[in-house]
Amino acid sequence: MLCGAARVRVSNVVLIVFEFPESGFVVLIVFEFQMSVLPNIERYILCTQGLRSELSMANSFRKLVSCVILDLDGTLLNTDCIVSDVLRVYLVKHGKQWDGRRAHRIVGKTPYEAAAAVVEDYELSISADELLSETSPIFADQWCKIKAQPGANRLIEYLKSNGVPLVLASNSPKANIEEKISHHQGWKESFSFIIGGDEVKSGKPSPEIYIEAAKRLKMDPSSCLVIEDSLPGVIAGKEAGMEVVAVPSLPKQSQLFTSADEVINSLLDFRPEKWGLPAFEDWVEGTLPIEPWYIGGPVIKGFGRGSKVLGIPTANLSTEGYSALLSDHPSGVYFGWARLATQGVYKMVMSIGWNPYFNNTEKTIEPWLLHDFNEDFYGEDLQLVIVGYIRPEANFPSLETLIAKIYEDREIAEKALDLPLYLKYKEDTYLKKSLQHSC
Ligand code: ADP
Ligand code: RBF
Ligand code: MG
Repeated sequence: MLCGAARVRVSNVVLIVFEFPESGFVVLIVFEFQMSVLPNIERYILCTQGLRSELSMANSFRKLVSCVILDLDGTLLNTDCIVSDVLRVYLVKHGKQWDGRRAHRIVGKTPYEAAAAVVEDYELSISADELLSETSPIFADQWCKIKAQPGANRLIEYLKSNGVPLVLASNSPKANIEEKISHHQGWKESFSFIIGGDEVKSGKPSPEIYIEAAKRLKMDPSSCLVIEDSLPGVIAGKEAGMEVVAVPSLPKQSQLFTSADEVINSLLDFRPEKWGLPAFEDWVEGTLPIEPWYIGGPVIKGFGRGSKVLGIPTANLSTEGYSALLSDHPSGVYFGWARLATQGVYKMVMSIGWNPYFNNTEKTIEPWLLHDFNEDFYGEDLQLVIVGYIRPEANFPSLETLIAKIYEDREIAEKALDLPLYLKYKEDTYLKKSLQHSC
């Protein structure tokens, strides 16, 4: 029985795995090929998470790829924040109010098309060209402030260090792309080349930009993996005949991306091994170390369901004043250390996001302190240092399965926090001082 085929490394080694469950034998056949002469079977992979788990979880074929094409705005850069900030101010001057729910009308479009959408949506009495010429200099002043999306630097460094050809293909004009990425060290040199929207006749959703990228890479489109945050970009990639991973930049949009081969929550969730590329090596015992971040304030009332519905109390913090910090961090399950002003420092595991099982409308922080307390501590100051990531938030078929998963998260966090890598943050200076409150 043929169980799976996996190309290991970007080089030309192919593993064909035959498993004979009756006898318990596993036969591995290793081939070395020239990429150009790989027959079809070598170009597919059964999800690889290490060979063993690959075989057990293997129920979906994925294509093997040899190169990665990245979108810029929304995918590598958190451009949406800047765009909404600029338009909010600009629209007020025209007597209009920015509506965040319409952001999807702009995302992934060429500058002209985005401007035309704004003119139409807000019934402005100017042309798209006029809007563009008025806003372009304002945007240009902001490029230096655009932050990299979480996981963007890690992804670029990893692809580069593993010799995976990497291309940047964006609907923005090339000059704008160059300016935007100049603020991010090491990015420009990591790309084999960059293609701007002004170098093709039609921007995304036309597949032209991706077809051109494959041509310049001298790769078949089916060997290219596109990573995109927007619907026009996903459509373009699929139309070009490429594999596409969608990483929606706007919240609660994943159901729109049905044409993508995979939808992930953030770049932290990208698993290159699923596409035949080498796996990231920075996961430690089911956790991904992150640059620590800090949040604190008095414990407030939450949805009133943590203890009651799940039997898992979560000490909620007000998100007021933390909206920028929260939008910087993808929703998901994280862990770290928690300090209660009068009681001490405890291990903590938490979710950030919209709790898909309950479909909240607000992004909340739900820290579960891994300690049995005799009493509630509403109003008490809680300080958190968040040091690692576990998984994206998910929906579950039942409350029992959600609860079981949260207990699994707890176990992962409890163990991980004993590792020196995470344990050291228990002594973080942030947890040594009380919060300063302005009166
Ligand atoms: P709410 O919806 O108001 O947050 P929960 O049912 O989630 O209510 O319970 C959270 C409250 O329970 C916290 O605000 C805190 O006062 C208390 N609590 C007791 N033990 C814990 C714990 N181990 N972790 C978090 N909160 C706890
Ligand atoms: N809610 C979800 O809908 N999906 C999740 O994947 C999820 N993961 C969680 C993981 C942890 C460690 C914790 C503490 C909570 C998680 N929750 C999740 C949130 C849970 O639904 C929340 O605590 C309740 O909604 C309480 O308001
Ligand atoms: Mg709670």
